[in-house]
Amino acid sequence: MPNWDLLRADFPILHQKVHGHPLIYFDNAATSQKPRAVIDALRNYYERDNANVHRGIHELSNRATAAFEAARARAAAYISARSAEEIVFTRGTTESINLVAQAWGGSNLKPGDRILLTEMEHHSNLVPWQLLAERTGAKLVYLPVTGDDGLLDLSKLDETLTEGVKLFAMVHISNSLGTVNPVAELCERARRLGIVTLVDAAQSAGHCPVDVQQIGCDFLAFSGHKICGPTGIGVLYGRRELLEAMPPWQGGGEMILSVDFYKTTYKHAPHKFEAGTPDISGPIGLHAAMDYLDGIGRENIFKHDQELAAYAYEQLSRLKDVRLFGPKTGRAGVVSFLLKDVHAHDVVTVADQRGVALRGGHHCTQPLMRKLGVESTARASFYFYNTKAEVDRFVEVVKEIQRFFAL
Ligand code: 7TS
Repeated sequence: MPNWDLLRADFPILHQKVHGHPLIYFDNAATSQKPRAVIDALRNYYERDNANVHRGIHELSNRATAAFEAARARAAAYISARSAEEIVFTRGTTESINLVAQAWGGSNLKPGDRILLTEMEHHSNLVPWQLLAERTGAKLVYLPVTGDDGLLDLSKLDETLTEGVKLFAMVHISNSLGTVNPVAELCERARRLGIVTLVDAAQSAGHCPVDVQQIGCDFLAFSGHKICGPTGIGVLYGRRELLEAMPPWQGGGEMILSVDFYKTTYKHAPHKFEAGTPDISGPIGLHAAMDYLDGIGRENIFKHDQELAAYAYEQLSRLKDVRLFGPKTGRAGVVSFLLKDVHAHDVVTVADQRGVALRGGHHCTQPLMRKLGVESTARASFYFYNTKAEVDRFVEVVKEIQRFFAL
């Protein structure tokens, strides 16, 4: 097992006080902190190699281009894609999903076609499909969630995953519930019916091994900033045949072979999906992040996340008047909860005064919250640099909050 304390020392930001208390950063599902290796990679790039990519033939441009394309190859290896051509750089998960909805969806869906989603999707895996449905006349269908234990109701798969469905988009790990969905099984079921699949790996890509060939998905999306990388960079994996068959979604420089006044020919994927000057430092920072995470081992990270989450869940479940959401066992590093008669925002505000960073709100899963009969939850989300002692302190703070609001 890695030396977690030593790894924690790689994160300069964690060593500070907030409101007079040592920072406990439990908002990792929103964004992760960055290790020095990533910060250094960004600084080195700007101090030594900064230039535009793919167009210069001077030394700096060659170096920037080589680093940019090396990051693409690294991203392919990180998720076991067959080749770097299957990796499109985007701004993040949200943009990756919008790209598929517009470019693939726009040219493959017709009125009456169905798009299957689950009830636990983040807005970024809902709204792009709603926009597409409005545009094409396709219909949305949902695989239900069971209730507070937050599992997908697989008994409803036969009636929802049917032949009229053209695309099945699903979250791998729920940001609100911590549920780990059986994505390989779901993709396999879809594949048997010739249905295209998209996996939202925003919460999984930095937390557990993600292998697109083993999952068997057609598309997979994730964000750099949740996996120790910079903000503003994300990845869309697309199976090569699908990417090649899709039209571009944005036009501009970099994505063309030749432009005439009335007609343009495009580069092959992935370049035809990357119009304009891309984020260059982003992939370079992301490359460092992926090296860093694989140095630790994502199976080790997942084990650590799960242990902390199980421990926090267990400690919270011993308290009176706490409602916990999501699966009782097998959850990823996310624990959502509510204290009776205390608004989630009040929980988060008081916790912040004690140096504990939580998130309170609907977590961009409003339909799921409505289904669970709540407006919001408080959420603690963990990463490998968090400790059991921090969970103990967090549980103490929750008890203080209960006393504060005189429960
Ligand atoms: N999908 C899931 C499952 C997510 O958790 C998020 C962000 C996204 C997609 C969107 O990622 P983005 O990088 O494009 O914004 N989730 C959260 C969260 O739980 N709190 O803040 C952002």
